[in-house]
Amino acid sequence: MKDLYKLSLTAALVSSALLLGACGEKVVTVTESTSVSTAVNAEQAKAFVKTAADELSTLLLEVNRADWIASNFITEDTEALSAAAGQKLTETVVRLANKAARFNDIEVDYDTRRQLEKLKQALTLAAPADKAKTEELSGIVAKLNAMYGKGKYCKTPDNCMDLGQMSSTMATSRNYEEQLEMWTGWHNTAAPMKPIYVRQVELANEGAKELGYADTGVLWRSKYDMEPDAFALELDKQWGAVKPLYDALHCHVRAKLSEKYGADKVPLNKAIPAHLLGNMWAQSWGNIYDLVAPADADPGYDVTKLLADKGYDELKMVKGAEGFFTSLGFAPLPETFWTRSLFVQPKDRDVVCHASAWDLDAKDDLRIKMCIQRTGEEFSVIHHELGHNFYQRAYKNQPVFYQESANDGFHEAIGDTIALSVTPKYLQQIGLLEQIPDESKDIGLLLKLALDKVAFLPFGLLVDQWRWQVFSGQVTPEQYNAAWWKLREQYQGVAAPVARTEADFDAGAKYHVPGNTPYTRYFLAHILQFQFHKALCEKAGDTGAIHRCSIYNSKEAGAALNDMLEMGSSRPWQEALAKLTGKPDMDSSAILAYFAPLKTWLDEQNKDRQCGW
Ligand code: X8Z
Ligand code: ZN
Repeated sequence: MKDLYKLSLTAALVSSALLLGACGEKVVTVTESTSVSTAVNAEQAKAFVKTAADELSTLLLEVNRADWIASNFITEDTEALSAAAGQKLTETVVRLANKAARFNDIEVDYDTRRQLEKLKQALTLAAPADKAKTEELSGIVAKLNAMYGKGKYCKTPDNCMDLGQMSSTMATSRNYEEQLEMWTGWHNTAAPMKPIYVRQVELANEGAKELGYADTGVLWRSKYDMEPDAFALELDKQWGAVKPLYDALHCHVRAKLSEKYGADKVPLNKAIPAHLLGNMWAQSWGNIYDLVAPADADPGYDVTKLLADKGYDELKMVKGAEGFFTSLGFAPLPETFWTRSLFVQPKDRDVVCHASAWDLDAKDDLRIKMCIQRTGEEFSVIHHELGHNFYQRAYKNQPVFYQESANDGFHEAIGDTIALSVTPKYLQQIGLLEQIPDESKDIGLLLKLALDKVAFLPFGLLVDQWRWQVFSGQVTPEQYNAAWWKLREQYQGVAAPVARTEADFDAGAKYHVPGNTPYTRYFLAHILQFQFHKALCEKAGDTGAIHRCSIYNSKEAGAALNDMLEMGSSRPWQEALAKLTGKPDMDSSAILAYFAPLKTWLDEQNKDRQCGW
């Protein structure tokens, strides 16, 4: 999944490619890569790749089904079945990885070499060769997934709230104490995960070492068609370029929150308390738009209200998002998508509500699993999820090792790119909005979007900065929580609203940590989606302001997008990027240009303020 594709296998090797898609991770375990001295040739290497692909395809379907059920019906039994399937996959991948190593030193054609490499690099969590340890790791992966899905805050034993309910309160409450109660209630659910997570780190690192990686973090950084250290430097460079924009937004938002809650609660020279930003993790801030909106430049509409006024239920929201993709020339989703997906939270059982997109069979069995709320924010998330599904379908004719996005950031960026085209003009075209606000209101629109997209950037980076430190041992279990809050403060300028200790496990309160989904992908996606949007608007022949462009109905843009998507991961991501944008580099100038008018406005607002923390 990637968008949460959510599969977690426990083995060290599955390549993302095989896997699923967006946020689903297969954690495969690999063991040693022994080289066998039997003479082998290029022909055998090619044949091996084909046999391995067939074997994995069959197994993946089995694993995907087990994981789908485990996430849709959380019970001890489905957890055990998911763990068993994961273990089987792990063992298979390990065996294949070891066999693949026989071809390390012989000359083979480009595609054979690339697929062998994809096979060796596929894992998210590598497990050690020892069978008992593989089983233990598979069990942990399944358990953490279930624990997160079941998490609840209970005021009293018969008055409990789940994450969806608490998130709604966080989004709409303007009461300091009420938001704090939600924040603390949810974050405390993660504490029991800590010892289990500690053990998972040990096992996964052992597996990574057996594969030849210094630790699991190095393994994760090795998947970007460049040296792992160079990749880390590239991230720093991108962050450095967008940080001034983030800092300006932070400064304005803090000033407004201080006006609202008082300078004793939100001091003007310190990090912002993490529970006041309208989101459980303070990762996107669009829900507090009303508190920071420009008095004279408000666009005067709100997508949540428009959806309600026009009677959009969950199904209609998904149909609406599908309609955008079909307007670009993509075929409609298959009938089974509609019968097998989960759109509405079931009342009678626990499910993993975190949105995800699935590709069960790499043919046509696409699904999403999402407890949709009828809000504008969720309307965007639906576009995000469908981006995963349309990507999955576009690369389905690639060999299994290439059935993945160019890099994982691409998978996360596609649906978001489409959502950038959900402009007032588009909302009017589909009959949701009567009147397009005039250009004098653009600052309000840009501010609203920046609260989601720009505010997200440092969070998108820091989750894996934390995990990389944990995996490398730079941060030990005695320092987990302190290290988490140090990064939260350093990157985001947000602070824990109450004292936290090492008995807490606040990183574990974020889905992707117990879910073992790498997170840097979202940082990449937040840079890339603006590059994609710009390129697609050019293809669509839209020459107006970039934030007013919508590619709706443009078959030219759709064809250009499809050309990139159908490549899967068959070529280095830089080539895929160049195919769409003409240039092979990640480039933050697109996001900076998009928000340039807002930056000017923010600087004006901030001119007599002291910024920073
Ligand atoms: O997890 C997701 C998607 C599924 S891949 C809903 N996202 C990240 C998050 O929610 O933390 C999308 C943006 C960031
Ligand atoms: Zn996603």
